[in-house]
Amino acid sequence: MANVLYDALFGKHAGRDTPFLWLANGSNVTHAAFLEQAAQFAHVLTNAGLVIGDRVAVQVEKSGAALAIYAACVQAGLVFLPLNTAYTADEVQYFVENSGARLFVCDPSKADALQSVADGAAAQLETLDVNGSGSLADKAADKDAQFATVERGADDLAAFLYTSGTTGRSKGAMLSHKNLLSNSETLADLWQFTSNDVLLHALPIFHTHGLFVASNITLLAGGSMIFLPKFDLDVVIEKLPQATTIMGVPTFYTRLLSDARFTKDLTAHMRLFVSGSAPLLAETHVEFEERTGHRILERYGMTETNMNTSNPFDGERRAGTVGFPLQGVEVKVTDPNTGETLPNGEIGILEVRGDNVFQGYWQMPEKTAEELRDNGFFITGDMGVIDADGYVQIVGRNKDLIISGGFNIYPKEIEEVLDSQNGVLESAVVGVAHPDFGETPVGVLVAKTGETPDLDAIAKHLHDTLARFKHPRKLIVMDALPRNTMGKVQKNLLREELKNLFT
Ligand code: MLC
Ligand code: AMP
Repeated sequence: MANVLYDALFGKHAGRDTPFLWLANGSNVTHAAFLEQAAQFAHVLTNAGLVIGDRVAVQVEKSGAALAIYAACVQAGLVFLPLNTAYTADEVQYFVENSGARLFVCDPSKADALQSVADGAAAQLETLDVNGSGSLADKAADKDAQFATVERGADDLAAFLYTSGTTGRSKGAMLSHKNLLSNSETLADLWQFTSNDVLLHALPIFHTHGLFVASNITLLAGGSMIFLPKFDLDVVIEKLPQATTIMGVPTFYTRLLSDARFTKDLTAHMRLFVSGSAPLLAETHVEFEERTGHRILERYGMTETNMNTSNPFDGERRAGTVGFPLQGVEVKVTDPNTGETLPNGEIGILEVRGDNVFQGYWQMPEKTAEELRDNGFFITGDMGVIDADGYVQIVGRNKDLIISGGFNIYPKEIEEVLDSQNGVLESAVVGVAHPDFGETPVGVLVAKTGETPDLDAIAKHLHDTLARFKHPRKLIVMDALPRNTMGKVQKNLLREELKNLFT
């Protein structure tokens, strides 16, 4: 037996002196150098006592070295657990504890604040900064640049990605070697990736999109990536001439379209623009084609399932749809109440089945059973419809979820914080249309009788507890929340009332 994911993505590039990562300053990291660094990290991890299946939690800035930790984990048979760099210490504590991580890598600037998190979870703390320096790199420096790859099969775990829930705490989605590899193979083939591709990579690498879709496909095809720390409009426009393709959330495309430098000439050489993680407005799709002559290829995925559907590479890329089920992925629309399959043309919940679908939530069998049917279909919580030509369209969500600039925000988590504040009787958080982020959370508060909530103090408290992207862009006090006869808060009415807040 070999190591399913390592061999397909990484191992085959051993000794290749070709550029893998192009850095913002124009220098590059070769495939060989990247793999040697990964091997050195793998030695550090195993010397620390980690054994097959142990989790490695990582909250570090994007860099080639950060990506090499992923490769190191795969090579050593460990489970890679990347965390959003925006998470506060409070948030990180839960992930490190819940996952039972044996080792936690953080930015050196946060080490003092996070040492107690690591100690509390009995995890070893190491550091790595955006330039690749830190205790992990120091320990790796004298290690052998070769590591004996640990055998791992198709169903063994490769990564945990945490995803929040409408109720309760975040859940660790367990992804196997097969989940990740099968999806990358399908997409690389469908989107016709080759070793000539240069992917402009401006996404974070702690989520499915930037980590698995972008990086795995590039590795599989043997291409390279222009590896930027974040989406900076000026830098993306400067680097586009060297790229053949880019993957982004819709905010990337609306920001590019808002800039006069983004022209047909600038993009004439590009072969593919991919969008996903949040709905791309049909207007954006149309405006993009008018400006550049390219049709954005929109696809649909989830943390639990990797990618499910994609518009075609060669056929019609239809605006407002997410295309067809991928090869080997079944997609059906079911009745939210009965679970019965609905005919094409009827709106229901999208369910998906295939090698892409995860192994369940870490140590949460009840949550797993609620969403993953015995027959293998995963209940996505997205409302959709399949049209007569087979195109899947997402029309809404059957889950209380806000997607801001491609980051998922669960209102419940914010409402719990708001409800606990002085002077607050109750709260509701809703997603409101936002010109840059697509949607953004707004907090509606109801005061306790005779009290006046201190909105500044509440904003400060949110700042200390929740990641910045989750902060409501506005807090509004209302006399009461609209409720239906069953007493349930009617968030649709709030959304309607507030829909023009940012436009
Ligand atoms: C940053 N901020 C955000 C935010 N990103 N606020 C709300 N939503 C976001 N997504 C905060 C910043 O901290 C900052 O706070 C302020 O908003 C403005 O920041 P900015 O400089 O304008 O933001 P920027 O750094 O440019 O980031 C915006 C972004 C980024 C859209 C480029 O969020 C991004 O790269 N998103 C991609 C997320 C992603 O990869 N999703 C894939 C999930 S996988 P302040 O206080 O400083 O003003 C998945 C499955 C699938 O969904 O199908 O792919
Ligand atoms: P995440 O949990 O971060 O993986 O987010 C997954 C969710 O993002 C899905 O359930 C969808 O609601 C949403 N999503 C992903 N891609 C698209 C898309 N192309 N259009 C609309 N929503 C999308």
